[in-house]
Amino acid sequence: MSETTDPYQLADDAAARLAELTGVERHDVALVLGSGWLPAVDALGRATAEIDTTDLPGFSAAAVAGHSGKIRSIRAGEKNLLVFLSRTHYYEGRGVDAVVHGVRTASAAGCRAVVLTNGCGGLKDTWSPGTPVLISDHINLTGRSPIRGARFIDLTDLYSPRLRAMCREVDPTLDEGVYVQFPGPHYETPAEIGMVRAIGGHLVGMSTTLEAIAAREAGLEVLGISLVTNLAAGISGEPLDHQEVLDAGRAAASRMGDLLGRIVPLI
Ligand code: 8IG
Repeated sequence: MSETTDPYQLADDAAARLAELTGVERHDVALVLGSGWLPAVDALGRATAEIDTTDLPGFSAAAVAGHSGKIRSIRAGEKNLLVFLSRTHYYEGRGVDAVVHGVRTASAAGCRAVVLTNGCGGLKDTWSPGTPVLISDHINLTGRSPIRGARFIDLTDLYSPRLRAMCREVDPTLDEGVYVQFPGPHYETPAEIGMVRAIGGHLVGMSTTLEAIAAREAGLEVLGISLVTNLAAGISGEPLDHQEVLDAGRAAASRMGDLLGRIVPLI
């Protein structure tokens, strides 16, 4: 396979290799698992293949403890799910193309929808650690776009109202919120969380918005679900801790697994 600097061509190459390695010609729905979501994956169905992301063109090794650099192909009913057990984050410094390569590969592999999950901080004190929240919209504070060239992509209704409504039918207790992506990898200061509140944000994290934009460009329907793993800085008075994030995910795993397991077949 020839080296390419065109990210769309690289995604086509990755999708072709993915089909070879998994033996699955086309995938239907992609999921990207964020911090805390990994324990939920087994509820999705039977794995037909699991590969290392580094076996595909354009992916690099996972950089964060608790993130697994694997891609699983899962047969769920009539659908083939493409599950990224980890993602490349903007703060890794590999560039915006690397951040959205998974979403572009999913599109090239045939996917029509992507479920973007993440672990994040929450601004509402009723969201205890382990609470899933649907993303209704986002504010991208990275100052970057994954789009190349003068393509003016409409982001109205980026987070599919249809899929959100389906989720709330499955689980009427699900709340919604505006997700704000900071570049990271440091967490926010309490003053920055004050700013988030002022600009209309409810969830803070270090992922998702660039991937959602790339997904929209590719024509994918987007469902975003955050797992609130900690209260945002300055809200509880306690310092933020990465271990807390992993623990909250583990504790919420059965609820997340149940949620994904019921939603994904409906997409
Ligand atoms: I998990 O409080 C997780 N990721 N920016 N702030 C930001 N990212 C996060 C947080 C948080 N918790």
